[in-house]
Amino acid sequence: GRNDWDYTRNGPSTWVERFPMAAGSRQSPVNIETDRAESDHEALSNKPLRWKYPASASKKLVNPGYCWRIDCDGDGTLLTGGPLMDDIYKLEQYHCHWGCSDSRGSEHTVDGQAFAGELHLVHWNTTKYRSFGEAAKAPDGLAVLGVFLKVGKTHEEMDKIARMLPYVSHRDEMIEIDDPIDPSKLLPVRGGRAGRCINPCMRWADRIIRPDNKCDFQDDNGYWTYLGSLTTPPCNESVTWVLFKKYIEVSHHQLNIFRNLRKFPRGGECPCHENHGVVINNFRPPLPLGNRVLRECGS
Ligand code: 1SD
Ligand code: ZN
Repeated sequence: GRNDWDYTRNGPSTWVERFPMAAGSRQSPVNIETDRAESDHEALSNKPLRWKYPASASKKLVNPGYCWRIDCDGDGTLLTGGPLMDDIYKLEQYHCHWGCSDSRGSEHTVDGQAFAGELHLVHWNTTKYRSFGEAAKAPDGLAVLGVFLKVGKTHEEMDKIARMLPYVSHRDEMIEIDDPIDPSKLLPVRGGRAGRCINPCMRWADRIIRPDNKCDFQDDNGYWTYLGSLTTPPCNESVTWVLFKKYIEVSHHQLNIFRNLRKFPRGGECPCHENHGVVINNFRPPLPLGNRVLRECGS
């Protein structure tokens, strides 16, 4: 049911009571210790990670009461290569996690540092499974692309979403998308591929980042990858996570628009004791990586 879990009273530390999978050893998110990442460029960069998302894939914008989400028509979309090898995954939906302030909000952290938000593009393996639901139960069923959000300049494509959010301000509201939103424009890497290692010796921990978020070497398109779970109940351990090393910028104002979404339906009762029922801090804190392998590809 609806109120089985949330990020306040029935928050992440209580999920395990109703969702036993949340206590598993392959949970997400995790803290990415950049020093611990294994540079696996042979295996990963032989087949670069590749994607294709027509702008027409974004169908409707939904407020499920705990984030905003864009539901997609996966036909014509594609994610393959890298850790996914030859399997073809299709885009199901994308959604976002954010904080109450700009200093927190991401689910994954990098060397202990949180970002202001994290965008997730959720895909399912159409080579092996017949539906999203079936794939969500399989260890290699889902692939989520994660993009860190940092506060800076206005993001044009994200602004199309921000401008529509007032129409879905309350839980269960939904609108059809007319002005196409191109998911590939929300990614920090352009050209539809990532992880080609031109300088495979360069580790992220040793990188030189200029103030404009561009690296001083060419292959500024790397990612980290590991095997994990959905970060929301039922926390199925079915996700191959791919996190871009490069972040995107969104403005403080854009994040404030996210922070204005409501957890309760229009006309419903506002839980005024909980920040007036706005959707904030909708992130699960990091869980132990344990003996899982964190791999990296690209700079
Ligand atoms: O948080 C989302 C959740 O909203 C739902 O979309 C689920 C997929 O069914 O995925 C999780 S997450 O792991 O991508 N955060
Ligand atoms: Zn998510």
